[in-house]
Amino acid sequence: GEQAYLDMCKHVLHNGNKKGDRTNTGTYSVFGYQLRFDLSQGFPLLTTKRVPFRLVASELLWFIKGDTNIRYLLENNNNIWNEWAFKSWVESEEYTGPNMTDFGNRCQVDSAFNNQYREQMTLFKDKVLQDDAFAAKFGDLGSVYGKQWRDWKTSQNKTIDQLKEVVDSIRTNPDSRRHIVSAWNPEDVPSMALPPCHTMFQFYVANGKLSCQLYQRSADIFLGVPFNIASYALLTHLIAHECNLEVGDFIHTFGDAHIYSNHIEQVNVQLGRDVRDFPELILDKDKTSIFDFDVNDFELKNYHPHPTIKAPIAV
Ligand code: THF
Repeated sequence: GEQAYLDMCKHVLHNGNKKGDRTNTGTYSVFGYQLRFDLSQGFPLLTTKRVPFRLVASELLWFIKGDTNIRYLLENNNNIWNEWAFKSWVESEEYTGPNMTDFGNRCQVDSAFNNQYREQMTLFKDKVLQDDAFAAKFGDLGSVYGKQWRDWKTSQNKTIDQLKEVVDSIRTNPDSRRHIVSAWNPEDVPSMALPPCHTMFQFYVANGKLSCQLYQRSADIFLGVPFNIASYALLTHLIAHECNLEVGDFIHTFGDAHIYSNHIEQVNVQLGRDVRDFPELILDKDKTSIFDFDVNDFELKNYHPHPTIKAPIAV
């Protein structure tokens, strides 16, 4: 349950290696850790801070659609991938505004710069929403999850729909040990803005229940992991629903699991709160295929979390 997540936070704060990182923020980090959630005991959306389920759901549906352009997210008021697309624009020749080098760090320490950044970001979002050519060029994140899950390019110039194939194999050959989707495409990694953090996942069927295990190579424990847990739990529910299975466990296996040095106060606030019951997820029973769902087909019952805790995202 949720206590296991809080124990992981404590473990990393006490035993983590102090480690620099790509974003120059600094982290406390451990290598190798595992969490397990029994999905039949409630939907694992953390209660010790509010986790915006609406954003988790629209991000997952974006992956499932095979979409890699942030326009869909913006249309759903979801801003969690903006920084990565914005970066490609401000580093391009077409960008003529104020210098945005290292905007992720500078906007936290320089309030005049922060105003400039927010102005440029608003401009960027408007252009992605309104200008098709601009959106195609700068709204697209390239070969990220949606692309690899639905449209993996082979050396024979064909494509593989890994997600559809895994749903079919769960349905027709449940005992298989090959129910795997890989987002890690070694050929694409050098050209990606952000190589996939959720590297691969595997499903397992036993006793009429569907379980899922994720290998996450790199995990932002405070901001990302609560989203990632809920996202894969939701995916497991959707696939179980389509395959007429009950939900089993979600197992979250971590590579480099880290707490950013500018999230430590927030983590301590969260650790001081008492755990509440997980909510219940209700799916629209009229939808059968995982490819037919939209954000309004999910309902959460009895979600009563502690308040939001704000924290800066490392870019
Ligand atoms: N980069 C970093 N540094 N951490 C990550 O978790 C992460 N992701 C995705 C890609 N790169 C990453 C993006 N996922 C939030 C949550 C998940 C994200 C990005 C941002 C976030 O800021 N959540 C806020 C609410 C935001 C809002 O309301 O708009 C929160 O309080 O939870 C790993 O998947």
